[in-house]
Amino acid sequence: MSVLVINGPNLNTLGTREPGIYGHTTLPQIESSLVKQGREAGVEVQTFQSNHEGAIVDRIQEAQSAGVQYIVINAGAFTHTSVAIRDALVGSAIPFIELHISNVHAREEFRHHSYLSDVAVAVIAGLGADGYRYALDYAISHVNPPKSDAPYPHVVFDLNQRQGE
Ligand code: CA2
Repeated sequence: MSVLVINGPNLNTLGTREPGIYGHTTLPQIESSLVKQGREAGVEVQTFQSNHEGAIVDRIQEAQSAGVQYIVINAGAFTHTSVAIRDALVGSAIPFIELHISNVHAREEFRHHSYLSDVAVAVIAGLGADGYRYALDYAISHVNPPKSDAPYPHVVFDLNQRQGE
């Protein structure tokens, strides 16, 4: 079971500038705590950051072929501009949560529109770096273990053990 966390342009500089808006936590700190959160729940968390729109589109397409089950995405400024990222997310059919560290609706008008919100499962904005933890918590509780052909896999496991006795 895997969840992909994508961060868009400039988010690699988190924690170094504008702490009043984006806080002091760095992206590597956020990513490593998400990986740990996933590990504790038995879910693989993959992380990806890029300043390039096409690279984000490529990563979403790759995620679909690799069977990623949920995406958490902070597309940064591409949120407000990118039909390409929207199309990639819709095309992948992977459910996703749109995330923003700041409350975009309390900021400049141009940040109020998102190309992602109406196709997202949910939008989290304004909770700072904690938003990632909440988004991942939700994603983890909505990823499904792979289906098995066996109707009662645990029983089959027990029987196999007995055969080996
Ligand atoms: O609040 C968010 O998470 C945003 O997605 C962040 C984007 C912004 O364009 C969106 O409107 C809202 C910008 C990320 C810029 O990252 C910085 C990190 C450190 C210092 C300055 C900018």
